[in-house]
Amino acid sequence: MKPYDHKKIESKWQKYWDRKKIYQINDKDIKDIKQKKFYPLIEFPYPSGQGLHVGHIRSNTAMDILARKRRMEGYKVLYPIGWDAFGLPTENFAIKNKLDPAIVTKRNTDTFRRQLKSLGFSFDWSREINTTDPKYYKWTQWIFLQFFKKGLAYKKKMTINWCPKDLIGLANEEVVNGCCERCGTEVEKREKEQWMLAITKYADRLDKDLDDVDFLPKIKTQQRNWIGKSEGAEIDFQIKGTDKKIKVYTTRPDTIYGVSYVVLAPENPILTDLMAKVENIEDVKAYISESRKKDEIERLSVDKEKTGIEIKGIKAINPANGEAVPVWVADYVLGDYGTGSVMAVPAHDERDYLFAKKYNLPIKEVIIPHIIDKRNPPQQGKKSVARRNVHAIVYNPKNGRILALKWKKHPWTTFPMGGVEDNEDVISAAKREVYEETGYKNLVDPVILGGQVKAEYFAAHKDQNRVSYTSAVLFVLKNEDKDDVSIEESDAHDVVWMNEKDVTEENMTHAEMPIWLQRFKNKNYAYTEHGVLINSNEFDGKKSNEIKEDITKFVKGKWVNKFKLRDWVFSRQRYWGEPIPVIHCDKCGIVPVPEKELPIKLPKVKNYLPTETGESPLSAISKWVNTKCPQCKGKAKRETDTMPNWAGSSWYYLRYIDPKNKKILADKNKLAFWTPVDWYNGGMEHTTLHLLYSRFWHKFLYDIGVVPTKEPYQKRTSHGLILAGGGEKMSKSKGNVVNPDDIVNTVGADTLRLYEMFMGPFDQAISWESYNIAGPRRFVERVWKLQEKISRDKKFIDTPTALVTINKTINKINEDTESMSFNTAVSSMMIAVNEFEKEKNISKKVFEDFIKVISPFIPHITEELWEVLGNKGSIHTSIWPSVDKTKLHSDKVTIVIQINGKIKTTFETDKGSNEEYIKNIALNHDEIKKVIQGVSPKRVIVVKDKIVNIVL
Ligand code: ANZ
Ligand code: ZN
Repeated sequence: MKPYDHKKIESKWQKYWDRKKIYQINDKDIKDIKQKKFYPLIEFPYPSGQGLHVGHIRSNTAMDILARKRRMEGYKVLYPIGWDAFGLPTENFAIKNKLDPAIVTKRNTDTFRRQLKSLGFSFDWSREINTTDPKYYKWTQWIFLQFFKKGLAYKKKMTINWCPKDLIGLANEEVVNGCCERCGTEVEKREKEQWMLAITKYADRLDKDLDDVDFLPKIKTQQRNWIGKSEGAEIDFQIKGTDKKIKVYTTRPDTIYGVSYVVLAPENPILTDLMAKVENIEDVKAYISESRKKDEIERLSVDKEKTGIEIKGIKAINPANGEAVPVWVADYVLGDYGTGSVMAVPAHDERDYLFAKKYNLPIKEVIIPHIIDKRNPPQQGKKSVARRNVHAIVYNPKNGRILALKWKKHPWTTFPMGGVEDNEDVISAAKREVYEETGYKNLVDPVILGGQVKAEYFAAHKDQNRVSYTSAVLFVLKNEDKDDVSIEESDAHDVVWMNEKDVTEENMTHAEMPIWLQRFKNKNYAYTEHGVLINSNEFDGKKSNEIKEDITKFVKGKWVNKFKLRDWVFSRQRYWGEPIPVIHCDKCGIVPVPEKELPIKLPKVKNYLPTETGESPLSAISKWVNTKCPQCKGKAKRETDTMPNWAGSSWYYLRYIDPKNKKILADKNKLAFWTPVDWYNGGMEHTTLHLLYSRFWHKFLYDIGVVPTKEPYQKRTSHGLILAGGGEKMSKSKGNVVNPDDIVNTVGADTLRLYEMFMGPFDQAISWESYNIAGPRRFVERVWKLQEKISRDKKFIDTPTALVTINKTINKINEDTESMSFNTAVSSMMIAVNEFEKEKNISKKVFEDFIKVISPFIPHITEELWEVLGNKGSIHTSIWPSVDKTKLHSDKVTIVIQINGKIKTTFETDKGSNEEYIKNIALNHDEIKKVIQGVSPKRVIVVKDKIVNIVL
């Protein structure tokens, strides 16, 4: 056995694979469209100046394992690689070092390519693509033109997020906590004409079609939340004395009888129409311009104090009851969501509640919770009586206790309570009950604990069923002065003071207790859940969640869907991106570049600096900018905005299928064979950006007949990040970046790959710990050594243990790679090596099966061993071993050891163990050795699965 030399072995086989092109897919080989295929995909890297990150290796190895396994299972496998190479870091580096970004990109991709090759990934390098290659971005531009022709790419004046450091406009998704996602600088607002892509036109399909794909649940949830589908009603509120209407969007039309005012967003265009009637124009205008300065998060936050102004001189008519309500402008309503106006229901919406409290607007309750008391349920056949009730919760600040009644004839503990008389408000009713039942008379600071609660229970003391509508009022006891109570009251209950912690659902008899406690704890008094309607005319008593569509019909509203998703800001005022292929002509307007003139290449420039004015550096190159209008042939100018770096990555997986096609972005038949991508692994951070964008592009390409499937990716999974030791993010500035080149050099690519798969659960973030690499390295060496165990005897039969081990290992690796539990797959390999090391010999077949199933993880050493065993061709094109299901478990038998026919001892072993193996164990058994003391036996007789008799 030669010593294990990772350097020699790894470079030898990398060269061999390249030369033999074993991972290359030949289109000519695909004759049958129904042939089994597998298209695994990793997110193609951005070739940054820092080189390959150990994080890339984690996800690349995972998909490499799947790709290799599928090849051996007989699939045609396309595992491609390329470069997502437009983008700011390269541009900024180029500016700083006065270099052409194309040259910087070339340099970086050369490094990445070398590094990826050194890890032995089974990419089909013949299909390498680069988004900055004009032959590639020709098709990115072509897709843009199709969007433009269908009206889905349009220009719009936008308030954009502007990073004053990077001098670039940012999409909402690129702003994190008000700062630029890339450089952390605080983002400003700027008005700018921008190219937009109408992703909102696809919102419904992007949401719905998630049902048909196999994405991790957390990925679907994040996309769904981001798309933000909402179902509700559009309802018109007529403006009194005019024929104008305010259209509101509400998810809760069931609360319409509780509307106390209507709110317009400051951006709502109807304001201009109304101005003539407004009495306080100046104040309203001042408010509007002030609110423009705030951002969305600030405006929508429940915690931020709400502001607004009433529009004096106009009223809106509630279509449900004809009531005229005031109209306000407030910036907690957004201009670009729903209809930009809201019917405000303070009793049932948190923000409306805070607003109404602040500005003293009425709060009218129309939905209340409905409880059937489980402890005292209504009884059949008893009379049912409806009552308006109040519970008084009296707090004594002197000792922190709460006033309660212990009932004498019933096992009840309650607050002072009773009915609310007509003409009585709940606070006076509560005070009166406390006085009558306990004699305490000095109660202050009343707070009504939210709205009423409807409860049904059996009132044993009156022998009747009750339907009660109860409010609770909190009081503070000012002092303990009290009067005597009546005989009836003192006969009925004892007055007690309870510790606050004992005032629980269990101890108190009221069915309403859970609701009181929850409201008390949260201090929010708007009831935002569903329940039954009150104060709603003919809808009283109906369940709120069942009546929404009926009420909508009743007020002639329309049931609609709304989405949180916004159109995608698709232009950047920078150099290093795809030029947007349109021409501006004074006469003809925006004219698309004729398709045959594509690509519109980036011109070479002396100065890549972005401009302070926010114009692209391209605008300074007059030779490039000035052109002819394709329509009227008059003087015209090129668009100088470029595309964002999400453009090239929105369709790259299609180009891999046919990377050199000059006529079309990819051939139809090839697309029919390869799409959709079968398994796409990537980062969670791309869920709402790249993953959603590319689904949108794909659906559009489907609609115009370019691709044959509705979805680009059948399956999507995600990996956890690799952090630096101690759990910090790896970054150049912290100096904690691990360089994969060093590790490949010292311990080899196989060890590095194995370490990354073994370091922890694949979907979880994990810290890099260099000292942990020793374990995987030792494992690789032990696999190497295992070749010495192979029996030379052609007739050698493996022990049952060895057979169980190999079958169990194949089975476990099958299961664990499919579920991406790579770390436990590696554990099972380690267990197998342990077991094999205990064997005296193993067969060539068992060893081969073993190196086959570990070859996707450690492809170089297994390839070398394959050759050592005398095989022709590559292990990676051999056939994946199948599992013998009958050998997954070993039955145990107890074998008796006799000496000269006398029982000496027993041992356990696998049923069916072969004779040699049994003899061996028996003769080496401690107790037997003691007896025979080195004398070699005359004969050893084995009765299979039963006895070993040693004849001395
Ligand atoms: C009345 C109402 C009563 C509402 C109630 C809620 C509770 P989602 O689920 O997010 O779609 N709304 C509508 N348009 C808005 C806008 N442009 N800016 C801010 N808020 C807006 O929420 C829809 C609800 O948010 C709508 O239902 C509306 O308030 C508010 F008890 O209408 B609701
Ligand atoms: Zn023209």
